[in-house]
Amino acid sequence: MPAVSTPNHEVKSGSDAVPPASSVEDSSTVASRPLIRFDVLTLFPNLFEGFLSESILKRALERNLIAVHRHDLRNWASNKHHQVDDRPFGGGPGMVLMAPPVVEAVEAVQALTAPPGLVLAMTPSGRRLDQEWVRRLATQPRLILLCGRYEGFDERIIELLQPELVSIGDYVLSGGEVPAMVVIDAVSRLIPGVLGDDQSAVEDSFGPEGLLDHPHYTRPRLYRGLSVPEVLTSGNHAEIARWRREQALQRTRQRFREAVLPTIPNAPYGSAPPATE
Ligand code: 4GY
Repeated sequence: MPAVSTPNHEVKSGSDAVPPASSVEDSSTVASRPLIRFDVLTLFPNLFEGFLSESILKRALERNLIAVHRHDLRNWASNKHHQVDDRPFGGGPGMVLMAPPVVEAVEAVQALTAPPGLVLAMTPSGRRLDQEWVRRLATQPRLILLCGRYEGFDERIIELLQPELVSIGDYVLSGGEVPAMVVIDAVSRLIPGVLGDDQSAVEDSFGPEGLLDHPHYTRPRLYRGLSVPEVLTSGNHAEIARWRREQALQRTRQRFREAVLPTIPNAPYGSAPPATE
């Protein structure tokens, strides 16, 4: 097997894998070229199957607004056992993702097409993803998402590729695939045309003002003794806008208060917070 292989056994999704948009459908949002391309490097490309074949992302792929290309890291394994992990130097439990297959996979995938794209590695030791970072990622033409498994990446992967280290939160998952889906989902819905017209305003949560979303209600008006706030059925749109903004502010203040409360060491999760005042 060549040192820098460019296997073409890529797992495709998007325009190449999906039938063209039906002629009865509104074709106005079918782009000739995707606005962003994601390349996912993973040992489990099939994990993305269901995720990409339903709802918003399915539609965005069909309409060529985004493209997602999956690459099986095992295709760059060099030895006969197709091994991509090995035991840690220095001892300890578990296995480490080897540098050669990962570095060569990223280089080969970047060389498939221009531009090379921004490389992101999904790891809990990364910087926490937030909506502001998502907005910046959505301005990129191409993102290379590196999904680790086992105990972690050989550090030379990080040194050589200098990826941005992205964490979706302070907990440990079995692999970077779910975090990569989080990035694809959060970024894609900011690409123009991806959300339907009736959804295009759904950026108010964490919007420019950084406020949380207001509460939402739909039918029935009364459910198990709980009724819809009267203002929402008043038809007074100025009044409704004022109420929603006030609710958003209240929620944001409440969340902020909770965030700055001191953590009680060893307190069971969900136990009462320390009294205020
Ligand atoms: N949390 N945020 C996360 C994660 C799994 C060992 C490297 C997270 O982003 N990624 O828990 N990832 C680990 C598993 C290899 C990725």
